[in-house]
Amino acid sequence: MFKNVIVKTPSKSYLNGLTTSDLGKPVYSLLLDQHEAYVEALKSCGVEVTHLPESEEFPDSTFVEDAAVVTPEFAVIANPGAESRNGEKEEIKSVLHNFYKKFHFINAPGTLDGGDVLQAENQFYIGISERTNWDGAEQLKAILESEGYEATIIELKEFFHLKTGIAYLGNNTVAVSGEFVDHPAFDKYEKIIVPSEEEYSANCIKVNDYVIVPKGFDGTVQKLADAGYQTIELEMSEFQKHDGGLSCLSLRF
Ligand code: CIR
Repeated sequence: MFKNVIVKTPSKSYLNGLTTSDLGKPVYSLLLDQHEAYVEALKSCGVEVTHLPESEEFPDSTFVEDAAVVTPEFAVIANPGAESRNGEKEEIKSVLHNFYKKFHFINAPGTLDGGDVLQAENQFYIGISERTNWDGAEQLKAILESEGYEATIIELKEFFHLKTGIAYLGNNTVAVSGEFVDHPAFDKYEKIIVPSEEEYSANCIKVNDYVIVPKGFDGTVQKLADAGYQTIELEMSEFQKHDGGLSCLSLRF
């Protein structure tokens, strides 16, 4: 069960943030509405929300997940791979001091984005991406193993971040899409297969008794319902325009 989440209001500078998509310019008022609905959905899952104010100097900082990796016992302060985002880790570190005594750090030349890290019980998966390099991934693997966890490094072929294409849903089950559907690393799990036309919804989050899913992906919602999950659907269009998904918008622990 998660007790806490950290979220951060998107700033106006978000409109000038990083993106690889061609879905158009985000609309700030819609972005704020969607973020507010996200926070309300988390509250309805029974978690305590720590809500950070916006930072104009960090356009992408609403995607708090990338600045840290959190576990029940300790926090790892990441070293985000995009230069314009690297400084986001300072605020996240100071906020996490309210919750954790034990910290580890990813250090240069290692880079790591939290979006490249998936926890499935005692097992972590770490993606090598445009943002996370081998050095960063190996540092995290060593940290996790020193703490009694297992960690597997996976080289991404197409996905932006590891969690762009996979979510752990408890009960030995993952939602998977694209290059992960047949990836041998995930063979041991029950799979909810998200077809390519619904790929964006593979980035869903299980928060206590609910799976939060982006709105507009009826096939995924149906498969989750068939597998016995209760779902909450949220409009995510303005975050999708900047490569962001549901997991990116919070740290959950
Ligand atoms: C970025 O390029 O860093 C942001 N526009 C999107 C980050 C999404 N984060 C995530 O998938 N964990």
